[in-house]
Amino acid sequence: MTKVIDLRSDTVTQPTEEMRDAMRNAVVGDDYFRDDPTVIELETMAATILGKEAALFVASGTMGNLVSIMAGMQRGESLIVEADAHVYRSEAGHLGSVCGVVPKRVKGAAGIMTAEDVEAAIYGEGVLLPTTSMICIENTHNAGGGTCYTVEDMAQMRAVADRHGLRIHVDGARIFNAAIALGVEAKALAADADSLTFCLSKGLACPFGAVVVGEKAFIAKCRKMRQMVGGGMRQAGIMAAAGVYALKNMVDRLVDDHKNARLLAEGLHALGLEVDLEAVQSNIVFANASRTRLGSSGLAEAIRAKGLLVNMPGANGRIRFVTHWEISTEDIKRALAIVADALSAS
Ligand code: TLP
Repeated sequence: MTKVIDLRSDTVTQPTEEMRDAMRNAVVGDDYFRDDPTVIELETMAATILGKEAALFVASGTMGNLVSIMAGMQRGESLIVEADAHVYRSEAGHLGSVCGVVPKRVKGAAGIMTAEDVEAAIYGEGVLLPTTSMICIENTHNAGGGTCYTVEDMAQMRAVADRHGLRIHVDGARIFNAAIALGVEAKALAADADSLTFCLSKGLACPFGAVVVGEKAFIAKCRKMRQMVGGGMRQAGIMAAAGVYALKNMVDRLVDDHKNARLLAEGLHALGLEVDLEAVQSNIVFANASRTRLGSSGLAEAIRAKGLLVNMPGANGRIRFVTHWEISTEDIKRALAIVADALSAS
């Protein structure tokens, strides 16, 4: 049977055999009592890699963002987010329903906000206004096409935050993709943030989990918030073991996913689809087929029937393709042939 090429997301990744072995052999304890050595190993490792005092293992990127916002803000305060930020539009509305904060959206160029626009979005002193207390930066920016905030961008955001006494939280679900794409250490991208969440279950291929990093007292608060939302864990070392393995073995190889995304983007562009090639900086490619005879939904359906799975287009007509460790350069060439075939058959 020919292999299905699954580019719907890097979340579809299966754990590797070595990762499964690490999970099977993990030494575990009860994390509630803080005596699961593998969870402690993962948290210590994550804090060191990101250059922060402490870390907390959580169920998902969504939970990491949620507890970071709950622990870092008061209800009724305002949070600056990019207009298409994941935390704003793809986390089931927890900003309003659970955190009770007021999002202020700032439009970025392919998801990248400028420090000037962020500063202009801070509410003033007036008694009628919510108090702005946090800036949330998504790095890489998913809806922007996997675009990256640089170390310099972060320094400018820090200057704004310091002028106004704000915290910075980074939704770094794909922070290692950003680091690899920019050729910097992940810790350099975290240096100007107060807190950062990164996902283990995306390009790093773990079956589960994310980690929040920050100062010790802040992480202690996040631990309480995690408990409050039902995210306390027990023998979680089984899952943390996958994370430890991934941080050691799955980061450097992300460069291959980026090369494959570039190849795919250029190929789709050459086939006549609209692709913002400049925005293709990591492992995500958006392509718009609205101007083809099939249209974006038609194309996505047609290629699915031929064994190429993609994220279905939303109202903006963009089809999302995400590369990951189970996708080889040969798969990308086959994917392009499938798209070419579908377009020429229409
Ligand atoms: N992104 C997923 C989902 O939207 C389904 C994907 O396929 O890209 N921040 C960012 C930037 C994300 O892309 C995601 C997930 C999350 C947070 C949430 O992580 P999880 O799914 O672990 O809650």
